[in-house]
Amino acid sequence: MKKLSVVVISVILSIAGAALVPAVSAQIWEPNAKITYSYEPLSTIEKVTGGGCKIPSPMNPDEQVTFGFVAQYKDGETEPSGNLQFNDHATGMKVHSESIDTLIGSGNNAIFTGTAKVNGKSRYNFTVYVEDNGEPGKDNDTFAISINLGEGFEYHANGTLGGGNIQIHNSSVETPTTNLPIVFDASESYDPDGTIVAYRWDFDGDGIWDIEENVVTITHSYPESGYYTVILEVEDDAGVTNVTTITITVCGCGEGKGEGISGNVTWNGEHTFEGLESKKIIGDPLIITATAHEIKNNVNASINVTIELYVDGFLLNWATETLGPYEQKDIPVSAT
Ligand SMILES: [Ca+2]
Ligand SMILES: [Ca+2]
Ligand SMILES: [Ca+2]
Repeated sequence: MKKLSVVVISVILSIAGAALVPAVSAQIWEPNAKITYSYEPLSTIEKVTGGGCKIPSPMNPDEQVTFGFVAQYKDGETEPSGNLQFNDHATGMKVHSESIDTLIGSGNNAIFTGTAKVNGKSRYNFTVYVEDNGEPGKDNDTFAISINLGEGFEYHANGTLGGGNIQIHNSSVETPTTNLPIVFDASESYDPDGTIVAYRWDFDGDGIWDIEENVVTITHSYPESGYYTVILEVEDDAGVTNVTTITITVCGCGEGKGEGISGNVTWNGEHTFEGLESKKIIGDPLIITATAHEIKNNVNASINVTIELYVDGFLLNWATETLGPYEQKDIPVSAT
């Protein structure tokens, strides 16, 4: 009898031993955190040059306007320089720049402003808007100029070049730059024996999670230049965590050079028109005002926004406004 009872005990033990096996194979593997990142390099305008003719004068379409200009950021300069000459052959008006004050651009567009002598008299403000639509410039590139002649009179001329060329030179900065959207991606993180259930991001290495939601890819931008430690912690379904860090260098090298703004602005509002409702006698000047509502700056820096007013595909006028950090504005633009 005593011997039998030993056998029973040994059976029980072996069952208990079998029950221990899964506990050994349930060794928990920690997940592996990995960060990759990507961005569209900032394209900055370096220089715009142009010379052209055979654009009809707004004073007399049988006569033409002619122009030549250079506006550029010289090496290491954050202020633009250059010169502009413009003649309206209908009236003999001669414009010689005295200063180039701003130069911004994006892709094939550039806008520069400055002051000029008009027929020898100083300090008239002008704005030039050009598009470089390829080579040759003839029948492709466009030129528009607006000169404030005082006493409420604004001179406008614009059109497609009948001769000549406009060339815009851009360069791109091959490191992340201030306010540039950077996409951080944790999708190469994995867990060998389970799934990742949480991602935590710290974009500035201060030990405080900036994002604790379960997001695998996230866009972040840095308003200031510097070195930043980016920390990613992943947690698996067993509650085990793993951390990785990368260092990012953010360059302020695009500042002051009129970077492309499209990614930094949203426009959720609508545009409204005034002045098109009433019928006018032919020859009577018609004033159109269009307002773009709720244009919002999405970055922590001041940026310039340009609103263009086209009627039947013809650029009548434009308005450039500065939006402060995260500011939202309605921007009107009028044309006669
Ligand atoms: Ca695991
Ligand atoms: Ca061109
Ligand atoms: Ca943080």
